[in-house]
Amino acid sequence: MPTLFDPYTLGSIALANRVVMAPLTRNRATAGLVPSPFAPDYYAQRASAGLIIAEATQVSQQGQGYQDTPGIYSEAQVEGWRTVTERVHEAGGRIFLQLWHVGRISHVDLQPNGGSPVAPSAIRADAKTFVGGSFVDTSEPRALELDEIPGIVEDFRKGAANAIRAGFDGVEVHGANGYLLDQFAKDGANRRDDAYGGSIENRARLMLEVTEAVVAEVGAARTGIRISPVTPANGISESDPQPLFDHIVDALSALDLVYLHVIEGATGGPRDIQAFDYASLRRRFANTYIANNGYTLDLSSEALAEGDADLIAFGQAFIANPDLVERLKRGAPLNEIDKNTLYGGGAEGYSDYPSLESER
Ligand code: 8OZ
Repeated sequence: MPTLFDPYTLGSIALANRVVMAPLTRNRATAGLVPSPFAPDYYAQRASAGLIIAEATQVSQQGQGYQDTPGIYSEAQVEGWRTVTERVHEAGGRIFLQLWHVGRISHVDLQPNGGSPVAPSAIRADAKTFVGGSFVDTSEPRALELDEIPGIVEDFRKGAANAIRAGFDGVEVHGANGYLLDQFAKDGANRRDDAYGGSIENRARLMLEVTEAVVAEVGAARTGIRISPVTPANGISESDPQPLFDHIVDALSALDLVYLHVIEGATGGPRDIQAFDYASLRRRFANTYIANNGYTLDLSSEALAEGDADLIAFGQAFIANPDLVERLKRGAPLNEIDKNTLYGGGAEGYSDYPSLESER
């Protein structure tokens, strides 16, 4: 029976173990929304994870929803990310980039020319964002015009191409947590009456078109996706998630994506917030299943042993524990997170958490 510490082959990429570092938003990008000068240290310190999925990274200015999150649409951003991927690879790690468009979870202060954030429909999210150093309500969005949608797909395609140029081993489409692709998929945010609204097939269309474009650009062996069927994150809701996500996952499997990364339950919250048959997704998806949300060592071992998942993604624990893999292996105590340094700032609370070795 496989354990967390056994190697794994993801498509054609050899992973040292089955521990994945989940994408974590840290709001430390510098001028031009280039990764922070401390980002190479931070990621390289965590390179003992089997796979790192780097933080959500917007594919366009329109796709940004919080201050100081990095992008992957300018040359300076590509160069900045290259310093990260080089350091991670030198340390023996593997790293994907998460490609992000926030849709309505944004604020006019971040949008091109102070415009409205874009969404499937003009329905404001009951959610906050972080802008100008404080938490504020998200702005009233406008519905995307049908003829703007190819541009969104193109931004993801370019983001994927840029990520590979920056040295990433692959990319993860952010289809989760109430951001643009999840907004289109779910009926709480999508009231469109065109080819992108109404039926399950129509609501799933943008997520699938984006994923297909990314696959066409970088190959299915380097493309994963993250979904969150029942999360209430960012004010998102769906009246009937099971058939919607069964359909989405059937289509993703047909694209031969290398992995399906599923947030089970409420993002960063209870796993059992709503009944949902994750095993149905597992069965429908032919390739690697990454399970996420609230996994302890025991729960992980059980999921791997039962064959419910191939890899387990840990989020919060990686913030304060750069050597999480070693700590889990030894049953060593975990460092606590300092909540005051989660978002924004410099090296403090970011690249200065101790490993077992540096503590000695
Ligand atoms: C925390 C703060 C801001 C954004 C997500 C990208 O939930 C995020 C995010 C998390 O997917």
